Amino acid sequence: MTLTEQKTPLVGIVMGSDSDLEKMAEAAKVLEDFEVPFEITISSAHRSPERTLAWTEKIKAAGGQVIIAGAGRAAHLAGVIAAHTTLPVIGVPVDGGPLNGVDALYATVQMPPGIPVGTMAIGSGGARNAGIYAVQILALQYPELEAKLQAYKTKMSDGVAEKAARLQEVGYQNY
Ligand code: RP5
Repeated sequence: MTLTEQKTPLVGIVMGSDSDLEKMAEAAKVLEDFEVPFEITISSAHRSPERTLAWTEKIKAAGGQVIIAGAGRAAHLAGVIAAHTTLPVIGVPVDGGPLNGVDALYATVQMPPGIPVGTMAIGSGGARNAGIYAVQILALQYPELEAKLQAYKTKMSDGVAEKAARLQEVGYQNY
């Protein structure tokens, strides 16, 4: 099946609270740009543990292949989901709260041996990378994503060259 024929979510994005949405929307934006079907929801490892388990099972049953989980503070969401599924789980430590996401980083990255969570950087940059990483995993199965990933890298590289050229425009010499 090609990606365009795919009518069910390949990626599930979940976050612990609506206060995480501003950051986690970066992951959703990447998936939209790459035209990867995804589902996004809110569920908490602590406040709604049953809902979290039910959603984890539902995403896999619907054909989901990657889960992105973002949470802040004592962020156990990605780890709890990883405990309940064999799907790859990408964790995003969300900043917010008094420790600015360092608490969430440690909680997400320090998983016990046997239950991995692929942990991204703190905050919106990590959420964006989570989206790209999910696309890279899916590109192993959907070759059309490979070309889009190459185009994405080329665009980024061109952007760096443009920034460097602008240094000359404001008077810096390049010998
Ligand atoms: C975490 O606690 C959530 O992921 C969120 O980052 C944080 C605070 O949640 P709210 O009090 O804003 O709902 O579980």
